[in-house]
Amino acid sequence: MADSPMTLSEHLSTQQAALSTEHARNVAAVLGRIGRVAAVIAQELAHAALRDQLGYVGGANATGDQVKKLDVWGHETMVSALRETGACAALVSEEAADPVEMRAGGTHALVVCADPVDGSSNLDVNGSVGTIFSLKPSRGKSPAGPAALGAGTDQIAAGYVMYGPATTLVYTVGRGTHGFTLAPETGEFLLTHPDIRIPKRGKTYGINEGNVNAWHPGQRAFVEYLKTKDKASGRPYSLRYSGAMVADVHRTLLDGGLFMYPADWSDPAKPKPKLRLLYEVAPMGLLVEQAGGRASTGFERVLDVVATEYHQRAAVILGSPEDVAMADEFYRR
Ligand code: FDP
Repeated sequence: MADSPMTLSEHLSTQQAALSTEHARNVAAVLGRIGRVAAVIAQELAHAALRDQLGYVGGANATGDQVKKLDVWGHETMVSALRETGACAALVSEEAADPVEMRAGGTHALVVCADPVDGSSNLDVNGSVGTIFSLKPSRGKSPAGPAALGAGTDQIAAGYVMYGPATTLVYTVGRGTHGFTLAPETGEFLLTHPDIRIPKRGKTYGINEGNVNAWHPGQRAFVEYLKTKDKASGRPYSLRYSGAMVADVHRTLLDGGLFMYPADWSDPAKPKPKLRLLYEVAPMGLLVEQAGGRASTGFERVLDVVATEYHQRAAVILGSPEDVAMADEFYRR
């Protein structure tokens, strides 16, 4: 390699112009620390089977999911790492019913929303999993947790880490979406995917098609359309679905196409989405938009959805702008 690639911390300093000075310092501290946590999580995942860290703890989390040992470990690791930054006023985590309040105060402290180990049903089969995070300003509130609520447009940074064959960190502070790969020898994230641009249209869609009978009629008609042969418009699309949101969104960001987790419409009076807004759907929405894509619930832009509860759920259709626009059209018919 001719020039050595930029490290995550070097890159963070190039992004500071997008943020106020104090926010820039805090965002860099928090994102840098999340990068360090990610390197530790990657190590732990690699040794999980050897250290008896696979399997369930016994019990469900705030949103009713069965909790795995690595979910608990990931949450505790994230809490102590963020506490140490002194820049984080609260953490809203999938694994805690209420926000974990931290010491940092002041108008520039941050509230982090995170799913430390997302896609945990993949853990026991050595499949890809991820960490998803989102940063919002605390605005000096005390307790700071409630600052996590509100619209996705309030996010000042978002990102994910994918633990696959390589560990990849992708983040945005609102100036494009950038991807880094962990160099295991040094524990450093190096810039390998600068300014990711999602293709305008793709050739694949990712969705749990086992739920087809519970979908909104527009969703059913749209997937049927994607599967119908038409050479001119590049159909049928291929189905790709790993069952871990991070891996499915990462593929969609790089190759284009769609990742969808629509609501369960079995009872049309009460549609039930699955994925969590604050630490799954909204951060992915920001990352995808910053890469030139779109993220919708089928009815509105994901980033405009206002969170009124910490573990609120939302439907999501994200990916290539033309593909998502087409999905929205099917929902309107
Ligand atoms: P998991 O339940 O394994 O933690 O919200 C979590 C999530 O995984 C996402 O990562 C993933 O996209 C989705 O749920 C998978 O859900 P299905 O098993 O219902 O397809």
